[in-house]
Amino acid sequence: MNNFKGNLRFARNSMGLISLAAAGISCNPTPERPNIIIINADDLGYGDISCYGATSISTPNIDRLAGEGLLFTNAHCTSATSTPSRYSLLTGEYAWRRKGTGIATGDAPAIITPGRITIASIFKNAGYVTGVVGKWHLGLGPAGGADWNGEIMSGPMDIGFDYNFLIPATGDRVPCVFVENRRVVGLDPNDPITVSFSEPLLSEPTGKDHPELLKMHPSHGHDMTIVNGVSRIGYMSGGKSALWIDEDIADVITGKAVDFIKKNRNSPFFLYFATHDIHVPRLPHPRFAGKSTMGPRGDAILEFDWSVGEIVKAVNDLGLSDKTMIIVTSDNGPVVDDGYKDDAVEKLGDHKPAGPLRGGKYSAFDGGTRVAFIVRWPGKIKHGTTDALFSQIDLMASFAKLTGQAMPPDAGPDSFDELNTLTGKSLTGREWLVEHSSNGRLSLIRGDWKIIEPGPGPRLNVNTNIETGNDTVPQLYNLKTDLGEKNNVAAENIEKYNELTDLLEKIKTGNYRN
Ligand code: NG6
Ligand code: CA
Repeated sequence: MNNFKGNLRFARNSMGLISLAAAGISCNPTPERPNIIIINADDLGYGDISCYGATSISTPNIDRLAGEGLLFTNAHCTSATSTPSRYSLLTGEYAWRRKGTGIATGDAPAIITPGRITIASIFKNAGYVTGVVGKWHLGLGPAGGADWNGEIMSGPMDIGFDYNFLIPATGDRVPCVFVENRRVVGLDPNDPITVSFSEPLLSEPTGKDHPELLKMHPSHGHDMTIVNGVSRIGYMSGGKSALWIDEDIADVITGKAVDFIKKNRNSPFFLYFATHDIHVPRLPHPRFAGKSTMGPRGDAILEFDWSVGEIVKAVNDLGLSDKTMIIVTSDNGPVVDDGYKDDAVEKLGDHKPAGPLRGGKYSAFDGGTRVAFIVRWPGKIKHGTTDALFSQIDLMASFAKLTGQAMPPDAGPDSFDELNTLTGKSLTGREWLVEHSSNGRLSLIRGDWKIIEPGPGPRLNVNTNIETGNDTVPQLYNLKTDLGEKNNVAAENIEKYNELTDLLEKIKTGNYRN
């Protein structure tokens, strides 16, 4: 096992040449068609795995992958929460450009509307079989929402995925059922599902009124319908035979992901595998419970590591390792108390979920959006680390390039071809990228510098104990010398601040590429 502990270099070259990549969406004469697997963890922090420096927990499967692949120190999701982050990864468009891309309720209609070109349709167009397994959180169904008791239209199958097996929203939101293709799995038609995010459904007990029925209690929010002894966000009744068991979610979805890989071993495939781990409620399978020193949050990290191991094993056992690019990353940064009393705070010890970064999930600081990112493709990507600036939003254009396609004109406006960065052939990376915090505030990173837009709002989220990055004064940080964003140097470098602010304004108003 290879471990990069203490071996991370966070510095990157000061701004290099303007990338030619943005223009590089023309046809590739010798396209390659490796299988692609993106494993997207939920709320996994930059410091939560041992190959990124964690010492309180060991993640041998992910570390092994990093030891055989390329570990990014400066890779980012676009947004500090799930829905906008996933929206950007799949569409190649910054979520803050579109209304209705905030954290989705469990009954939200499809946010990515049918026919939209996505990373999946890019692969489908290249002859791939495409699948998504795990957390969706991008809405399902037409305006008015999904028909949970019938055919669920306006889902992944309408935006380029051949197959889906979904947690419709999040583990902490109703409906607590799996959806396979267009149907709720295991639904008894005589016990139809009703979902409400406004009015309580009086037939079902809530955590608010019946705390005595709970096996895990909320710390904030999460006091509505009780499913499997855990109260959720939203109200739900019916569908008893279809309800998931939280402790089995990782086994179920990992199994479905492995089945998809096995079934499609002979065709190039694209699999987007989005785990529930390590989001709340953290109820890992009993074989992981108590196995870390950090309570359920740590145990969920071990379970996530197990899932990664199972996927890699399936690929290796089928003899597909040289033909398969595997990516491990996260949808946003870490949170310790995200609404349930699960001992995460009490048992954290010295562990730093965001590693050396400031803030976490929801935050405008880098802890919100700089994430673990590891890519393995034996024989094609050399093992090592890279400090190149990279964004998940670039996967779409980069994969278009890889598969020899031009990006359709209106597709993925913010996705740049960074294939050479992704594969470690170039260490230059993007010239700049935009980060998006949960209150809508934007940050811009360009080279070593980062600004955070000024604006109102609390500096600390008291529920989650996360520094939001909000400030009414301009903020400018030098990430090369101050990765932890401790020293706001805007006042002494007002020209630099203004330069980045101007660029951010340009990016906001158009598809400003480079
Ligand atoms: C918040 C929830 C939090 C989590 C988050 C979405 C409360 C009090 N907090 O509103 O628990 O569900 O939404 O997380 O309800 S995400 O990773 O899917 O973006
Ligand atoms: Ca998340």
